[in-house]
Amino acid sequence: AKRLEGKTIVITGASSGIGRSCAFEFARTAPRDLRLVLTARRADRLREIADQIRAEVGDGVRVLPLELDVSDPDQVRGFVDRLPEEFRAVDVLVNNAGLVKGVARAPEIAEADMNIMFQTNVTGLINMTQAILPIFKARPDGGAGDIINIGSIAGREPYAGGSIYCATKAAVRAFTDALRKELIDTRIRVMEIDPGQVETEFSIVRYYGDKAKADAVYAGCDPLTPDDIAEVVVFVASRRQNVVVADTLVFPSHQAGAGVIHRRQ
Ligand code: NDP
Ligand code: 8X3
Repeated sequence: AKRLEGKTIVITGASSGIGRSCAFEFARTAPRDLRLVLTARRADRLREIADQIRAEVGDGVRVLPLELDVSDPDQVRGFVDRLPEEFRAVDVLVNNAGLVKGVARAPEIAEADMNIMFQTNVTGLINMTQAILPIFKARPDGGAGDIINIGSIAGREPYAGGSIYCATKAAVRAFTDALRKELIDTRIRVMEIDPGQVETEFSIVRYYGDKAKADAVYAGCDPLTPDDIAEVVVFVASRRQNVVVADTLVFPSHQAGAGVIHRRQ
């Protein structure tokens, strides 16, 4: 907790699921002195979450809800300039915003779905990283700060019906690994966390709002909760500066691969 004190954390996709849980977990871990910038498209949700965090942990955590669509390069370019002075010295960027649309197989994949997945999961994540890196690089020793990218088991094991989503997460993995090499002479830590099955709004988004189809994904399973992943995110961010938890795969106990899930009969 002490290692996080005084830090400024930016979380993308903080309005739901893993990003929302990360906001609470950071706040609970360092309640005395922390600045949290919560971003997503749904600003009303961010404001509610900010209020809940303030009510739970008090004034030691300053929370800024900020509407941001990471798939819009202009918004990302203007992001740092929109930060009030006290939130500008960003220490940790959690690149969590991401989504999957549909289970279509080629040649039936909708162009709009393909574009939104790449523009959010890949271009959005890269643009956010490029927007924040100059802040990190301005620090001594070549720079310091943490980039925590949320990948997926899908980036390691592509599956039928997920070709585009899997390709986006493989791209996250390649970008993350290359970036770590590019920043080897700095104190900037580039870390990736790859969850398996986590019950969030992820499947509701995948099935275009069809709750019954989303629920069926988790039927007979015991999926991870978004808090489980948030604990790992906060763990990697709060190690000693010389410790880089570079690459982490997290499953529930009944999962052993993408779609390799044991269901209760
Ligand atoms: P949720 O749907 O619950 O949360 C996704 C978040 O991303 C929301 O806060 C959403 O906010 C935000 N988001 C989506 N598009 C944009 C955008 N263009 N700009 C800004 N924010 C955006 O799903 P999860 O919490 O599960 O997903 C979080 C991450 O975890 C994703 O990268 C996902 O791929 C990854 N993941 C999820 C797994 C799972 O099984 N759930 C497994 C492995 C990885 P808003 O709509 O308000 O913009
Ligand atoms: C989410 C995990 O395997 O459902 O990234 O695509 S999977």
